[in-house]
Amino acid sequence: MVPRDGHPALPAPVAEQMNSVDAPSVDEDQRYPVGRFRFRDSDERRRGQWIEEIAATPAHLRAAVDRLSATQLDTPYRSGGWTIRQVVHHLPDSHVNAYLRMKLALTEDEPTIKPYDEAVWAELSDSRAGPIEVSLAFLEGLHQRWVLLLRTLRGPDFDRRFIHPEHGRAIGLDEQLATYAWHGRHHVAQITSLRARKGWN
Ligand code: NI
Repeated sequence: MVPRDGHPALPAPVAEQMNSVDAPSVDEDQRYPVGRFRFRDSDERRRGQWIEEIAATPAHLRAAVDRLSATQLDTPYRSGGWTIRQVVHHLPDSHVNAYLRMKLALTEDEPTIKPYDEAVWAELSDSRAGPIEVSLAFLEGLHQRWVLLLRTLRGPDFDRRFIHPEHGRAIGLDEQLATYAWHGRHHVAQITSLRARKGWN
């Protein structure tokens, strides 16, 4: 959970908060094309939907970047934002952390997890310049493994929690599941909405 580029849990920078006093801005729309994350409630039906969304995310990402040139991949999805290439590499970076946190919560008693600085990760050389196929394949394998586990979990498993030291509270696996279903949709839509604006079809 993380982030500076769209995650739910950390406060927005001051400038952005001031901006958001106004009506929904172009920046807000481009940054949050599917809206910000809000966790309300969960039940078995919704959990099933979130798991299927997570199962479908790698294919949605692959379709979103289909036939883009290197120049297009190196275009920021919004002014001042990450390039499409960085967004693609961010997804497995983020979701591998989520996968590990879920495993820790399932095997330990409310473990405190290790945050990571996603903005700095996105500036590392593999994120800035690496071929996207590596991360598309990484995400596919990771989500296959993640979903294999998720589909076997039962109600009480989703009550297990981990402590996120930056949030100062325990986060349940229900909320985490909903977060990452949203997170995949969120970043895929950043790419598809840029494609639509640019007419890259
Ligand atoms: Ni993100």
